[in-house]
Formats: sequence, structure tokens, C-alpha cells
Amino acid sequence: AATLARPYDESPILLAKKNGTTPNESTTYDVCEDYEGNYRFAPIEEAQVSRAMITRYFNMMYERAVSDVVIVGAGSAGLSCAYHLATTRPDLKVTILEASVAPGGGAWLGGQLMTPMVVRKPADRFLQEIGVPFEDEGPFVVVKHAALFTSTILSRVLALPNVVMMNATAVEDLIIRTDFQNRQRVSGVVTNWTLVALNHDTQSCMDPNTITAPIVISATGHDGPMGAFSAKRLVSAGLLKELGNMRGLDMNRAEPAIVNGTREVTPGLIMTGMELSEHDGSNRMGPTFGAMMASGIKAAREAIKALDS
Ligand code: AHZ
Repeated sequence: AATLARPYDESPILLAKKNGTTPNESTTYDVCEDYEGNYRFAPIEEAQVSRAMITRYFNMMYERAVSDVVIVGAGSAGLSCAYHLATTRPDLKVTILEASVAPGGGAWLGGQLMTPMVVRKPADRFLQEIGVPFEDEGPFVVVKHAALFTSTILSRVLALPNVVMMNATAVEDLIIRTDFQNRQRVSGVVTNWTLVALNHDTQSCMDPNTITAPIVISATGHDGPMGAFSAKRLVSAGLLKELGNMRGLDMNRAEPAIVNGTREVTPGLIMTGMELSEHDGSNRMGPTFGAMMASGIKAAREAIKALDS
């Protein structure tokens, strides 16, 4: 039997869910999966679609206004970090903020416009853990398309119940408080829709929002329009004397330097991925991605240590 669409919060399924009862009206809709010209959808009102998104999104923002860990940037380092952190500690509320509409950072391609992704051993273990196939070339492995890694890690991360991601949302400042020992401590982030953050010079002030968290993990990549965000802010806030500035490409020096240098660079702020090369002045590694995965894992471990201390 056809059921007329009704206001979203009066739908029999939602009302029954809310009251803990079984829907007493028929919840079978007059649908038809006929691709020869008679395909019919269940009925809907536009407001149902809006409310389905609004209630979930704004409830999520409400709940995550206080998070356990905020990860800034969903490139290969930020996503690897999120996966390790959220699977190791399912009790933690892990909130990822990504300035772009499309998460993934530079990891949709291998190098230049080429699609294969090179990962040096032993970081291939992470690919095995998340289920990304590769070809073994001895000291390194090759994933046939970088997007296979990025789409897999994204789907793994987003399926975790303790992870949320807000994309098209930029971190435009850090919350920096003075603790009881008179030390400056990063205690959260200041956020805005990216389109607003990019247009502050053309609009009158549109104030931001905040998310507080005892640990912020910055994974915003090397310098660019938004990259190296926290490293640069630490300098202007007087918490870092000057940027180290990323040095020239040297794969053999760069990858271990990034992984082993991943740490809490200032109280409350852990830095991972290529942003660290700007903070520390370490080398660029170019199109080899193992260090991003291993640095993300190290950042997650550092976060757990800091939260447990
Ligand atoms: O959109 C950015 C990207 O997805 C996001 N981001 C930057 N600033 C942000 C902000 N708020 C929210 N203020 C922000 N999000 O951070 C992500 C960074 O991803 P990435 O791929 O640029 O960095 P990564 O460190 O994860 O990976 C680097 C990969 C590179 S670059 C490189 C080289 O140039 O030599 N080699 C490798 C392996």
C-alpha cells in the first residue's frame, strides 16, 4: 500500500524508534525496481531530507564540541593516525577536520600525475592491516592506484563508530590556554566553514566556532595555501621561534626523520606527516608514502601516551 510522506519527525518508523515500540502502520512503500520504465521510489518530502541531515550533523557538532582528540587534516598521515588511534582506543572521541570538500590530501595520486603509489618497507604492514593489495618489489611495494589506498583507509576510518569527520571545515586558529604551571597549552581548535575562512578579507567579520580537546594532532601537510597551518601559527603565537622550513628532497633521510620526529611539539599539540618538515626543517621525501602511514601511527601512539599520563 502506498504511504503518504509526512513530516520527518512524524514518520511511523522514527516515532516508533523514539517510543521504543513497533511501527503500527505499514512501513512497506509502493516502490518498484523496474528498469524498463516503471522505477518508483518511496515517497519523500523535501523537509524530510533536510531534517535527516540537520538533526544528525548538528547533533554530531553538539556532541563533538568537546572531543578527546582532534585531527586537523585528512591526508595520508591524518587518516593513518585516525585509523590507528580509533581502533586502538575505541573509547576515544576522535574528530577529524578537513578543509577541502574531498578528504585525502595529496594521496589520490602517487607522484606528478601518475597513479601508482610507492610504499617502502616495513610500512607495507599497514597496507596489509587495512587490506590494500600491492606488488612486492623487494625493498618497497607498489599499490596499483593511490586512490585504492586513500579510498580504503577513508572507508575504514569512517566506518568506526568513535570517528567523525567534518569536511569543508577549516581550522583557522588554535585555542591556547595558560595551564596552572603558567605554561601555554594547545587545548582545542577554532573552526569555520572553509569558504568563510578563505573569504575573511572580503566579508565583514563572521565569527568562528570552537572544539576543545586535550590533544590536537596537526597533519596539515607542507606549506601551501592552508598547509603547515599549526607550525605557522605556533610561530606567530610565540610558541616556536621560527619555522625550520622544509629542505630539499632526500628520500633516505626524509622518511625516518618524519617518523622518528613525530611528537608533541608543544604541550597539547602533536604534529605528524609533512607538516613536521616545515616545523623541524627536515627533508622532503617526494612520492613515497610509507613515512606518512608510520608517522600517523606514531602520532596516535603519542596521543595515547599523553592522554594516559
Ligand atoms: O586540505 C588539507 C589536506 O587534505 C588539510 N588541511 C590543511 N590545512 C588545514 C586546515 N584545516 C583543516 N587549516 C587542513 N584541514 O590537510 C591535509 C594535508 O594532507 P597532505 O596530503 O597535504 O599532507 P600529509 O602530510 O598527510 O601527506 C603529505 C604527502 C607528501 S607531500 C610530499 C612531497 O611534497 O615531497 N611527499 C609526500 C609523501
